[in-house]
Amino acid sequence: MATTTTATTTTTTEESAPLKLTLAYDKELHSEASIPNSTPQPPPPPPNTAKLTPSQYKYSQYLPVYDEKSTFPPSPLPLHRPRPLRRQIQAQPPLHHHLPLPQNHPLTPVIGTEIRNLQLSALTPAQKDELALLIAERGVVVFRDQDFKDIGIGAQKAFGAYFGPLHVHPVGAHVAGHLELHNIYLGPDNEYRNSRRPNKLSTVGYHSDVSYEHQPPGITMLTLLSVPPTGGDTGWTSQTAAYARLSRPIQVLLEGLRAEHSGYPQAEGARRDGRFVRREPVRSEHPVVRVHPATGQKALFVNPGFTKRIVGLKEEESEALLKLLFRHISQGQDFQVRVRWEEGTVALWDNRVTAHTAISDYNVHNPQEGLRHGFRITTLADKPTGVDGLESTW
Ligand SMILES: O=C(O)CCC(=O)C(=O)O
Ligand SMILES: [Fe+2]
Repeated sequence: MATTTTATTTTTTEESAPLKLTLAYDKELHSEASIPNSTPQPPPPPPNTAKLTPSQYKYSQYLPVYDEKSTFPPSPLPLHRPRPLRRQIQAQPPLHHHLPLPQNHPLTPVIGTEIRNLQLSALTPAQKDELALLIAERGVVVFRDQDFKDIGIGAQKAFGAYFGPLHVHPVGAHVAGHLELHNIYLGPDNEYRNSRRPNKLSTVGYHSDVSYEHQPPGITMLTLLSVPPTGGDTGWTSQTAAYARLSRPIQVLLEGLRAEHSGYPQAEGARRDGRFVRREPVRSEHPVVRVHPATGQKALFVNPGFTKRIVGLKEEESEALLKLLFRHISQGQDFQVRVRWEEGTVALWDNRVTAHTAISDYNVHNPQEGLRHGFRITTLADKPTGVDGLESTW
């Protein structure tokens, strides 16, 4: 599949060395010159469809690029505890706290809450703490009709940073000048996301974001700037429910085990595809059952995206057990939620207690089906702890 990239070289003001920025979108497609003068004005698009010209496309500043110069250490952080959780751990809050909100309703009995009539951008610090707890309890919280996409990159990053240090993706495309804004883009000019799974029956791939990190993410927030009229939903599965459904003998077995999560295949794949690796890969051995520091709830912490083996088991044992768990996580419709994106939707989830998947079911070559484009802000959290204090190692 063709992926159009255009290399440009610019010079930063602070450094004398040139900064190489590779565009991960087709400039032509997004330029006015690509629309002949004689072309009649197209009819107005459906409400959630992006227009592909920069003069009209409000979010061209957010189009995906690769900074091919900046590098970062493999392990981004000294050990820390994220600030909002510290208070919660001490307070040991009861479950089922809820933001005092006019419309805050569950999307399913098990996972997912939807909130309307409240702007993320207007939350007080106390409300952000409550929100962190609500996300931990409900797995994913979907905010509708948000102005978040229009508050500017500085304010967007500051909002994310409240919940923990911002993650820089080892290989992903990002917003120019802002490596903490991981790009989500699938359009006719960049099908890289789909092409990474060329031989699969389905685009569904459940994962917990970059779970190979030593201190993997807690809250991730995804903001879509352009939403297809239909298609491109996101699915989440509850790892607390997935754990709870298992029989006690299997729970007990898993509680004593760690699993290896690896960033190597992702980095190696990126290198093979000629992409820049800004952070060398790491792998971690995390408890298979993780205890959330704020709620005390147990959750499965393995995912088909990054978990490679269960430590200490024979190969066939590890494979069989992971196959069972991956199937369980992926097929449990009765503890999953599928969210349809609307203009102005922002979704926040807790990677400690959920796994999620993009659902790429639309034809990127049909302009009527639109462009799906957004950015992800990912916050790093605690070093995972399992049952009876079982800790991650690496
Ligand atoms: O595009 C989506 O629906 C989800 C992509 C994803 O996995 C993420 O943003 O972490
Ligand atoms: Fe993800």
